[in-house]
Amino acid sequence: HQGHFSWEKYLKETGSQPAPPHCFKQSCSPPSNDYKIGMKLEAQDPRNTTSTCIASVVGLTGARLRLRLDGSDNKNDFWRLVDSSEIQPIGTCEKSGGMLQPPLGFRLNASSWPMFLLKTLNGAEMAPAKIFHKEPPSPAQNNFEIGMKLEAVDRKNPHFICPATIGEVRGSEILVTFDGWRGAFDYWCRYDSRDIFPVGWCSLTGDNLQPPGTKVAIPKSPAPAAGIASGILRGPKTLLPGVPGRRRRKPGRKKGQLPKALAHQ
Ligand code: MLY
Repeated sequence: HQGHFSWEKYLKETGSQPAPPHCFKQSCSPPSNDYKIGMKLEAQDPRNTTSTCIASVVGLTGARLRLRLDGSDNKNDFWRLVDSSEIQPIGTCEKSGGMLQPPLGFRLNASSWPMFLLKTLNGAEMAPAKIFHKEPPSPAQNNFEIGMKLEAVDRKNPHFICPATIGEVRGSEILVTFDGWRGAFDYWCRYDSRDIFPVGWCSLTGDNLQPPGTKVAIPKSPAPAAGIASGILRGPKTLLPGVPGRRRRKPGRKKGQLPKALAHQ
């Protein structure tokens, strides 16, 4: 479910614009997800990207797969779009003359890898080639602008996709800032990252879009003062420039509750 979050309302309330779909690498019509739990495929080991490993689908959400490398533990699951170039049908590696590798942190002795691989693939349900999708091309250039809204994977909690805002643009990089999280989850990535999506992506794919956080973003530049006297009256502490400190709550406003004017920042 969408947690009752409405982009339409939110864009109006925040007076903001969504990043146009042509800014993103993601295909405008999301690819279908025809995978099933338990299917096996080949995937690049995210912790050792020169290795091609066997992975099992352990979860599905929207156009994404939750993958676990066979022979690895359950603490290193990762998510891939169904049209990722980092996944392919079983047999692809061998066809191109490569060898399947044990994952980083293979839980058995390295010498038992060949037998492990044999047993893993024996009778396995392999994801059929027809359910893989070609990765879309990247846009020719970075078309993002500061302030544009988007949906983005929280890289610290990659099962979450959240409302976000472009915070900065530098060459082919963008700063993805998470609405209502005070910068704690922000990251820089390329404009053609597979972790960012146009507004409306989750509702098209059926993925869950988290609501914005409830923590107020610390403004970059201090709000224009109501008058020099206000600073003096509040005491010398408030005159210190740019120290991100805790703000005092107004009496009557509960802990964790935002002042009305900031509730949607
Ligand atoms: N347990 C974590 C979850 C935070 C998720 C933030 N994302 C959605 C931007 C926490 O509360 O810190």
